Amino acid sequence: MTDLTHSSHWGVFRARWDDGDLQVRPHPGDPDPSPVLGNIPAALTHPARVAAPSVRRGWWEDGPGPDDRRGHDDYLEVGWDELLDRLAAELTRVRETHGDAAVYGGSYGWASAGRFHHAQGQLHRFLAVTGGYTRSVNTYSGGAAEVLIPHVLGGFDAVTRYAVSWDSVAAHTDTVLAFGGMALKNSTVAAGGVSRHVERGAMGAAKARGARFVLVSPLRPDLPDEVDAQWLPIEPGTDTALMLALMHTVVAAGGHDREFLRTHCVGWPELERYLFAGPVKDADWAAGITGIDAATIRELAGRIGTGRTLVTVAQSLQRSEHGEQPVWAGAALAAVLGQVGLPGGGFCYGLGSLGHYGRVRNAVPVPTMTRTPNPVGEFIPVARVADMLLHPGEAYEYNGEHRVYPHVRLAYWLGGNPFHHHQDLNRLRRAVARLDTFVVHDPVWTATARHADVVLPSTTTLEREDIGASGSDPLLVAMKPLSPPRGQARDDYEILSALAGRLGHGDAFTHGRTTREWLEHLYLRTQKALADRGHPAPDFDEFWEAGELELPSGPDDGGVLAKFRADPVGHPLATPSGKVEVGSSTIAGFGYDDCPGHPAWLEPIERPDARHPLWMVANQPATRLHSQLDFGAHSAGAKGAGGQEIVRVHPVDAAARGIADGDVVRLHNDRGAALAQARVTDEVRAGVVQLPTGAWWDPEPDGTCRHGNPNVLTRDAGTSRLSQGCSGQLSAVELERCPHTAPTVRAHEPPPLSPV
Ligand code: PGD
Repeated sequence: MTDLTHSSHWGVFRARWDDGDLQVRPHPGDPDPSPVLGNIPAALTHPARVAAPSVRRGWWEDGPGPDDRRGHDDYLEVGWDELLDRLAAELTRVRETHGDAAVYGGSYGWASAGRFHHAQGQLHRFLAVTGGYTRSVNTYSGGAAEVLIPHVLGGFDAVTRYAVSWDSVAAHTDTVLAFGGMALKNSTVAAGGVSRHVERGAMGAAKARGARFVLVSPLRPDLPDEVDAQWLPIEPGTDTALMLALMHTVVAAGGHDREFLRTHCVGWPELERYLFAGPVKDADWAAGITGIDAATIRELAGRIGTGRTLVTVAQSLQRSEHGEQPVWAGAALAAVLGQVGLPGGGFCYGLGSLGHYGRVRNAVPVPTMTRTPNPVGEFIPVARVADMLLHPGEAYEYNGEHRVYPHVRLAYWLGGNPFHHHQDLNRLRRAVARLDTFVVHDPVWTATARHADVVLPSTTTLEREDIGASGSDPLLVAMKPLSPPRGQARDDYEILSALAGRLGHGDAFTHGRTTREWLEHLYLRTQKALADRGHPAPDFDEFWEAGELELPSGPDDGGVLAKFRADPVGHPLATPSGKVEVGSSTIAGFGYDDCPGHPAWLEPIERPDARHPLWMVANQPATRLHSQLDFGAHSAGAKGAGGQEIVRVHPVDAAARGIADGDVVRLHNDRGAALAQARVTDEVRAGVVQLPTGAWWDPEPDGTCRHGNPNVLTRDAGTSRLSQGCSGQLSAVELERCPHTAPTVRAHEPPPLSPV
């Protein structure tokens, strides 16, 4: 029995077969491995695996076209060749009849670790070489911040991922003011893989040195117990008001860094005027909005003005209506304190939200595929996909542009699960019904696969060879197959190669390379960079044999923000002014009332009312990555006795509704309903319920989710006209004990299948 090293987005691991069971153990170098590794063994054998190429009966028998039966139909298992022939013909029909932009390859999703078999990347290359496609821009994770930050702070990765390191927090920070917290369940995950989870250790070291942590969140577990944080259980969605009041209080006491604001920032006069104009944004004003009392706000303002203060803003805060504002206000608060660019101080968006933030870059590039140019220029902001399908030809605003939605007829999706990740899933179902053809490759029968016309079974990483790597993780992993492909599953690369061949673009897609030849080709770049810098540079066979390779790290020097602080003229930020834009004339010029020219408190449209008096926080799950391996042992084991997802409810709200711990409850609003099992706990603020994302949508005929997917309840609207990001984090709901016997959860069963 040999241990093989493998990688996942939630950790590098060692695996071996033991009497027919796949044993998965964390990599020995990982100081704080993720329990989510426990989901992995089920990936190979679970009945949710797609066993054979499958096609929706309605599409196969009646041909392509808009169809309300998507999501209700049964499937036929078809031979690979027959189905690929039909799919190639359909791609050709759509392109010839409606143009290349009628093919949507947004195909958003996390897919799996492994640089070569990255599902979206393979699809985008395939669609690019076969004519082009409408793409998507930005992510569901950070859509609002990704558009805002280049306007106000500069290059996104440089000022977020690589500016404030965990080591600098451990060594220098006196006060960590964490808006939305830094929950370890989030930083356990890093796109591309992570070999060492350092966050708990770094926060613990800071605490042991005497640092104080302040958690601003409606959920207490958003910082680990070890840091013994002061918990400010804020009303959801109101962090911007608290940040403005902190700025106001600091400035009113004369504690702001006037010199830094003058030499390193633009827009301060406008922002200062706003803080002091009626209604004055003082602590009393913010207390009425945030539910944090004014004395606490004033005390906090005094504390952050002394010593080294780090303001962090979690990704989740910007995943809601006006999500740009807490990011911008957090940066402005750090600028008012004059701390931007100091070691362990200033502002960091996303620190603790993902495992690849707060690390230093590797000193050498990792093996990656290069992008193939897309001949079609058309795009949409990623979270506007249902709007695009429902409203082709309609105008919308995005980042200062007046744009029009294209008319997409065929959507092709790999490595993502929009019927998990999108908002208002019943609306998404109506949108997907408009397509002529919906193609999905996935290893498993997700809700998305169950709405597709063509479902092609792809392998998981466990069944193929690849290289695991991330630009800020020092371990390069030779991911060796742990099993032959399940059923008729094939690698996405193999499927797309076969399709490209049918479309006459086989060589352009494959370059004549097998998978192994691609891996050897991709590895060369890293090997050469190692040799050029005088590091040991094993050849591919040596690397493959060894199973892993430690890469050198770059310097931990505070990156662009430290350089900018030291010399704002010589090292300007990549913003229009070269400075921190606490006010932006560019954004002001767009004229958006939902994103004005400086950070501002804007009342949300979605908020609790008499009919839906509770805030539902739909955040990232602790037991899986998004919806991946939801059927795995760790995820399934944490659900309720009936298999429903757990919803956390405050004792006061539970008592008011006669709900006891363990009851199955029904969450509902005008968009839909979901069943979940109640956990009554004071870890959530009163008036707030927390239902994580990722339980596969399991709809009753009326769309009610039997399983507890919160996205049946969330609002499908952009964060603002600036960035049009996903705003699924917060929704107003009501809660009741389930009025009937809870139906059996069937989310992980395949749909009705028959041979053709
Ligand atoms: P995953 O569950 O990771 O979710 O949404 P995303 O779509 O990324 O989906 C990945 C899919 O890829 C799975 O179905 C998996 O089986 C499949 N897959 C894995 N490997 C392969 C492969 O090699 N080939 C193929 N073909 N398929 C593969 C995540 C998205 O959800 C994100 S990033 C965020 S941050 C959002 N968060 C929220 C939120 O906070 N609140 C709400 N309400 N909604 C959200 N949605 C977003």
